[in-house]
Amino acid sequence: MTESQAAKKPILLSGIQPSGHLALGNYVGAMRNWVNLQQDYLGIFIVVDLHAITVRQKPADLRKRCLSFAAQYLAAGIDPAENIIFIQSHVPQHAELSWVLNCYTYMGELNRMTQFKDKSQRHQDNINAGLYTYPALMAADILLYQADLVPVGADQKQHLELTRDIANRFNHTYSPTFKIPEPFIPQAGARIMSLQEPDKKMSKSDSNENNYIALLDPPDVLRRKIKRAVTDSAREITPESVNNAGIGNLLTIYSVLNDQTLAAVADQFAGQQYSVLKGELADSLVGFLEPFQQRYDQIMGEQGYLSSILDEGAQRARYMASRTLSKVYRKIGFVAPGRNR
Ligand code: ATP
Ligand code: LTN
Repeated sequence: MTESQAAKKPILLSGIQPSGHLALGNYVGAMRNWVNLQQDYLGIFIVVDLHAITVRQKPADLRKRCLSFAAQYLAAGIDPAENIIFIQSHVPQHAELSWVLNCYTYMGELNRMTQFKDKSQRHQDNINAGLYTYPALMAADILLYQADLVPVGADQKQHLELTRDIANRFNHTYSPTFKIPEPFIPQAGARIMSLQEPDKKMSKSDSNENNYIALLDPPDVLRRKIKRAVTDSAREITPESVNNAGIGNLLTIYSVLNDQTLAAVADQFAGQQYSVLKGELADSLVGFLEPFQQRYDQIMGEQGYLSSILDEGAQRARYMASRTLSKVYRKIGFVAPGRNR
């Protein structure tokens, strides 16, 4: 795609933190929609490593994971010729705009963020300022590119609303500067639940790996995790099963993978034992993830190719981001560098 063709399309933007193992919840809630929507948009897909260090990461693991996540974006079906894929720390404007936006974000707003509350409970030994101001960095990610649509899971709705509030506040204080982004939260699968604790969301950094399906789990592990997924003590599926945390979650995953409605799936399995659904779900997962993993292995075997995509992505991103950032600096009243030369 030429720059002028790309410039005409609206912008789709999203990111995932390179922490833990990319999981089925991330695919169903976010990546699947990136792939489905990419035709009509210029997609900007970011591996948000600056966000990941709000929780301690081992340097060698973080380095590997950033490349692995980018390869998984491609393996999921993001077309690198038509979209921009890059690593957040390669584009310094994210950190720069986030400082500015921190000064237009109220502590009262940040205090309400449930992700901050959750994560500070999980990491009580490291409740750092970055974890707290994280939404301003996320707002910078989105606003730098004048994004139109941001496909995310339901847990990010609150951060998206804050992004819109910050953008509106800045636009009203100065003059229109930022596009106000719309969230895209899928009807089905916006909140995939943990397999062992189905009252909380599936999370790729869960300390119990039986709680999530990693996109790179081998078939025997996939089958084992599904088999052990927690359900209730009833054994048979009924139309009401969709409202049950554990079995409802499995039905939801099956419906999304097979492009069926939840009601149709509940109908299809009505009267069957839970074990039948688990068996069929495991087959669907293996059928979906095996080709994904083959594409992933191939991409990881071509490191030069992956690096060239990320380098080109970062270069295009820096150009787009620098235009927004200079506008912001000018409106605030910062002196342009080299003004008297
Ligand atoms: P971590 O456990 O490492 O904090 P996470 O699994 O919550 O991570 P994020 O990097 O925070 O993942 O989110 C990446 C994307 O995946 C976001 O759009 C988020 O809304 C979506 N997502 C995360 N978990 C789920 C889930 N269980 N169901 C649906 N979407 C999800
Ligand atoms: N905060 C998100 C990840 C994220 C993101 C973004 C999502 C960072 N920057 C920009 C969409 C757009 C999360 O924790 N899931």
